[in-house]
Amino acid sequence: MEQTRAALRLRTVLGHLGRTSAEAYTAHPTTWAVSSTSFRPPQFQYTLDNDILSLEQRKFYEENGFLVIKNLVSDDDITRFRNRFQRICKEEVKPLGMTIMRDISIEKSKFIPSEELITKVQNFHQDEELFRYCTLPEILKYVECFTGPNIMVVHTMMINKPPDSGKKTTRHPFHQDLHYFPFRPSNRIVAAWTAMEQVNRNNGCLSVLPGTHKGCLKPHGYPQWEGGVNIMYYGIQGYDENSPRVHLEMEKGDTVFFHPLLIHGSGWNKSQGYRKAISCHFASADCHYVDVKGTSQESFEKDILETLHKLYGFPEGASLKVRLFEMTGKDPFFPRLSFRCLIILIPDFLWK
Ligand SMILES: O=C(O)CCC(=O)C(=O)O
Repeated sequence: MEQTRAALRLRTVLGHLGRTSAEAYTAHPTTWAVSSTSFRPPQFQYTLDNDILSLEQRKFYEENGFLVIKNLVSDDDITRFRNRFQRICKEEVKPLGMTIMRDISIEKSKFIPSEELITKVQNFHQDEELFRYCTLPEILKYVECFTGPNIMVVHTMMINKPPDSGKKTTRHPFHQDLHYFPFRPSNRIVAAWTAMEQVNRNNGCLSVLPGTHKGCLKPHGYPQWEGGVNIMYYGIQGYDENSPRVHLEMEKGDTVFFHPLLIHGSGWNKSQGYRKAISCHFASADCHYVDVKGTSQESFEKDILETLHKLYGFPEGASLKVRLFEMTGKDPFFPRLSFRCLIILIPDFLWK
């Protein structure tokens, strides 16, 4: 029974990936106006009816906005992800469409391709090996409890938090992931984040503010940190520093699922090791797109445009439109690439 459910779920995801293109674009007024969700019976808004979660687990997620499942991903899989990451860092393989990031404290001149200098790879959807994480039946079976059976992969990351240089730049400020996502309803989006080794306060585990998923999307900006802050590491402006927080100390293979409005971040890495985690955001294929113009999410769009300007010479002053791809296939705008990613932001001057 368990196997059949998992196989069905996997087929659903792979089905999306194999489809020809579909797009969706819906204008929506403001971020603030859409933070609440589609109607569900009052006692369960954030989880869906199925037999995977126990009542206790459902209540916990409803109340707190996150749920840790112990020992979910196997050591073998984690070793494979780790090996692949190392090969990517050494530039032995170069998957298309992936963003590679390093810590702001690392001087450009010191940059040589190695695991020590890469803090994050994002959008690894075109890498068969890392993308396996997003199709693991043990992950998808939980994802379905939040998204329903039509599952899209919307964002992928492998995070390699380095030992801190002393400037505390390895911190990730408290934020809400919804800031990065121009689609709704938020309750049908969920993150899976798997510890690739033991994570604790010493090496910068995730910290969460339980229950904050019940609030709205808050304005984000770059924190004024003395040592600087990494690009795209937005933080919530003016959150209550005294809010109760939970440090998610986890063992290798443990996985936390969390709501995109849950306020979370991670501490600086005081250890000498590299704290690794692999993560994917999933959403229901029924989510619709929202225009971020005039909302607190607009700054994120600006960052992407600046990056496109720097990397590809895109004109200044361009704006982005959202396009949804649910497939592996050729995109007319970037014919070299074969997308598996489902959310593509396209500059307006390329939009037909
Ligand atoms: O893994 C971490 O340290 C934080 C990851 C995170 O919250 C993010 O990238 O949005």
